[in-house]
Amino acid sequence: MRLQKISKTSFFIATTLLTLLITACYPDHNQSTFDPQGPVAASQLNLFWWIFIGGMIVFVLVEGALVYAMIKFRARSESDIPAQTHGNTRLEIIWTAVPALLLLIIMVPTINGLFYMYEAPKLHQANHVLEVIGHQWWFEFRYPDPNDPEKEIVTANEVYIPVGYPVPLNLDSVDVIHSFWVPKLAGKTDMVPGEGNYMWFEADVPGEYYGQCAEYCGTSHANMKFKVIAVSEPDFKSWLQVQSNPALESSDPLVQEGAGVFKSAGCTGCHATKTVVNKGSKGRVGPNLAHVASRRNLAAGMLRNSDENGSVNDALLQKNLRTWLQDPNEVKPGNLMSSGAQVYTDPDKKLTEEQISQLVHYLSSLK
Ligand code: HEC
Ligand SMILES: [Cu+2]
Repeated sequence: MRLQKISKTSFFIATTLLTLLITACYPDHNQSTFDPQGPVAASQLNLFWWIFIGGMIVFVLVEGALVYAMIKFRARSESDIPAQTHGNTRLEIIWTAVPALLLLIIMVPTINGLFYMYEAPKLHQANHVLEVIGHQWWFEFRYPDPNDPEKEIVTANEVYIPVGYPVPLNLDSVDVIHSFWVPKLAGKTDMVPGEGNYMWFEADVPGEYYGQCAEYCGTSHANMKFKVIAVSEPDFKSWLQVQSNPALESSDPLVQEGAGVFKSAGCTGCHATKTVVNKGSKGRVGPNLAHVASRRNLAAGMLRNSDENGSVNDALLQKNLRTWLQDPNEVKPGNLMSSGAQVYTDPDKKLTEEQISQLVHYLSSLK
């Protein structure tokens, strides 16, 4: 009676957990690997299915044999001693050889997939190598400057790619190991400081793809997100052109005052507002803010500035900038702005409400 009760409860718990587990993989999710939108992710999902289905077949056969043996060779009464077997060379050879053979078979598509990840079939067509640099807890992106091969264009937390083109990526990090992951475009690749790593991806359809750091890197690891936006090639080119220019200067006095506060409050120590830098030069401590007002998110994916259709909503952006400047730590625990900027560490230098308003005006003019 009691035993029955326990097994009912555990059955209930097990099925609930299983349901949760299965729905977690639902393709509709923004970060589902079951909804590949590019050839790299598709090839990796394909490999997953082969291994998963193969594994299921092995599982059913082994469990079937186990259940069969348990029933067939059970003790039938108190006094019955079932047949005792000690070793069976033929069986042991079989169950060593078969898994070895299966592993050998799986090795073929796996190694193929690995080479595919490194060697894009059309890679020579790609004219933009994207540099990605991990920072605690945000992503820096750099494209070669189309106007000057010695220069690079810097942006952060949001990057555009041309749809239908392979995009080669060089990965690096300035602090600890991060991992670059856009689930719908390609599997994770580690970003190891000073080591340099390489991958590529391609988006088949235009859209907004969610990315996330996939290697634990400290307090705000879970808050280290980014977006890849795939657009047509002409749109990509015009985006890059906009990125290469500084934001338009505004004559609005509040904006001008904000620009003044931006300098006097020490923001320029960590944030650049020009995007063109020498190739390979060291980046700043904080994200480039030249076009921060054109980004769909603030603080590496923590606050959403855009409407459903992806266009930035000015009211939302201003509210988010204010929230961020009032207390970045509230938005993103452990972030290096709260611990490094004097306006947060030194109570005497704390930003006044007026200064925050001026900064918000200035930053939201950086389109
Ligand atoms: C000690 C260096 C440092 C200083 C000084 C600093 N910041 Fe930051 N800031 C950062 C870092 C690091 C981040 C990224 C935080 C994260 O996402 O983890 C950041 C993020 C931001 C963001 C969000 C950027 C984005 O791409 O979403 C804004 C806006 C910003 N800072 C504005 C300012 C302003 C205005 C000041 C001056 C009052 C300032 N910062 C001073 C380091 C600094
Ligand atoms: Cu991380």
